[in-house]
Amino acid sequence: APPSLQKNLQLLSPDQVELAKMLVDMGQTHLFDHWADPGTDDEEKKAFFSQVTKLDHSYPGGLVSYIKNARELLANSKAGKNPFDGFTPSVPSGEVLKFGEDNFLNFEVEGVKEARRAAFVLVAGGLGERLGYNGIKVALPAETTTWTCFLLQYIESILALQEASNRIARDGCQREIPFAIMTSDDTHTRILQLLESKNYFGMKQSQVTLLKQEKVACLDDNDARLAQDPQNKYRIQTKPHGHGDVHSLLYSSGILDIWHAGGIKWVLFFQDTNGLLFKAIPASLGVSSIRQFHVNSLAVPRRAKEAMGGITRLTHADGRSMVINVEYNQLDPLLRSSGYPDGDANCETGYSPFPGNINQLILELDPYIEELRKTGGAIKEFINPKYKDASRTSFKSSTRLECMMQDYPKTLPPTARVRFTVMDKWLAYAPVKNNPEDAAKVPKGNPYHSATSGEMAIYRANSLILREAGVKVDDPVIQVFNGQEVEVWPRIVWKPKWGLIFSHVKKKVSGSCSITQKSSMVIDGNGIFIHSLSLDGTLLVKSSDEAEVKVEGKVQNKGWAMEKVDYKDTSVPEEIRIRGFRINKLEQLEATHNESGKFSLKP
Ligand code: UGB
Repeated sequence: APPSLQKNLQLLSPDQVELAKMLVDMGQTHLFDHWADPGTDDEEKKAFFSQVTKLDHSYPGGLVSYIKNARELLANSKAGKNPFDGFTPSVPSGEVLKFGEDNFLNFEVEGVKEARRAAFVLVAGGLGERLGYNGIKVALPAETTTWTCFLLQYIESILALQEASNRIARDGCQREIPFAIMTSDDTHTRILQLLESKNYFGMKQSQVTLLKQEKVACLDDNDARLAQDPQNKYRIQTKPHGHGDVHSLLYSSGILDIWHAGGIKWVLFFQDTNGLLFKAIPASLGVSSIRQFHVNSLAVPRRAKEAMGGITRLTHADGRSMVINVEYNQLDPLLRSSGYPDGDANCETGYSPFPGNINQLILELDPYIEELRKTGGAIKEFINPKYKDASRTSFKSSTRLECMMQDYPKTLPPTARVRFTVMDKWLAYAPVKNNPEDAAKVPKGNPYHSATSGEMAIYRANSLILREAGVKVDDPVIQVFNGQEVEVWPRIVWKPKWGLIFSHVKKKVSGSCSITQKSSMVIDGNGIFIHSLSLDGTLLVKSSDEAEVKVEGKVQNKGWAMEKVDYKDTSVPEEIRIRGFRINKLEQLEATHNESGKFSLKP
């Protein structure tokens, strides 16, 4: 041990001495080089060991494994070793669904039936640097007609699934769907505060579990020397390890066994800002159940170069084969080096032949637990050092290991049923990831993935669903907000319990209905029926679960107008600025029925 550590040994507890030994054995003596003599900074030294203990506990196999894994990955990276060496990519086959078709409807019904045996997991540890929003992303309104934030929308969707699933179950048992949220130091407190301030958005607090992911140690060089925190010489610098942490957290928390004992069969993972996602959940869960998929990844048609991973079959020279996400930055070089000279390019359909991963995974719990018992939830990691020069010996800034939740299948045996389900993009995927400036730079034809496009996608999907149900919905107009050209459809929003699946929507819409482009409509209540409605303006209908409200006739008023806002105008709240418009509520027809009974709304 270095003399600076020797001198301080008297301060350390036996556990701390063990940790210090481990660090020395693992070539980390530099961490003690600058330690002051006993009597100075002693509290900081204690805090150093608290941090080391935490880093050691939160990684499967502890810091020793972390450093060993890092050395191996750093050596591979230095040698320029291709992680796909020996593998040939090809386009995999999976279930391809079209909204409204018979098999889609059947899968939806099956999905609702299975939902009461599902648990949901939201990965919400990311800060969303690309979005540049100051708050937590799940608190952002998915749309500003009702100002429903993502977290509320997710919880209402899970509760609607729970209710519908319990309603059709034969055992009469009212089951509760568990909901776990992975947080991080960046998001934990604010997510907890949001839930508490809103009474868990109507979910029972006992249904919700927060699991906080820890950061991992940064590395300074190819020997995996742990980096000193630039702010404090008695700390190791740390950075996020990625959403792959969700598996080890679920495993080490013991929650999977609790779910198993409670009769859960499916675990559904999803990301923080996709306002369409739950429209795709019932059918894809139905696919998992009917097709008996151990792993089912949700996918959508992908444009070449789009910032979403491609689902690929990788076949090794030795016969191994797997269906796995290849991250967007790796797909192009992989294809170029394996007989696709154009790399990541669109085919004649105008899309990449590789379906786009939207990182919504449905895992069957039994084989999942079995696998995690073997791996402890450790996921194949990667490292992405930014080298100073071609010698690949030093880094521009410290690096760390990372992992992704969709890499879970990489350790599975070839017998595992790893498949995917492709959905219509307009139905399933519209994340909010990019800030206005970056979104405006997206090449024409590629999605913006901004707050603007995310909101417009919700109106578009609801309009298209109503069209499919027989409503005459006007075509959209094209408008430019924050430099992004988007389709503006009528602003139609409903609560998940009203139109959870397409057959529910169809039952609630009848006669000859029409909605003009300038219209807005908000439906909040399970028992609201729309009959021969002609809407040209804004209509807001709300009812309690016990009420049945029939809305018919002609509604005409000035409605709600969309007014442009410049994102640079800091006098406007950030939530509005990042979409480039605000809704001016000029005139509306509003009806609320909180009492039980049958009502008719005939303007
Ligand atoms: N997240 C965490 O919870 N913890 C972390 O440490 C990091 C993230 P991004 P990205 O759907 O379009 C993913 O940053 O890089 C959460 C897939 O890898 O949005 O765009 C975070 O809060 C990619 O294959 O991910 O890439 C958020 O909820 C593709 O499918 C989620 O993880 C892409 O998403 C994703 O974080 C996509």
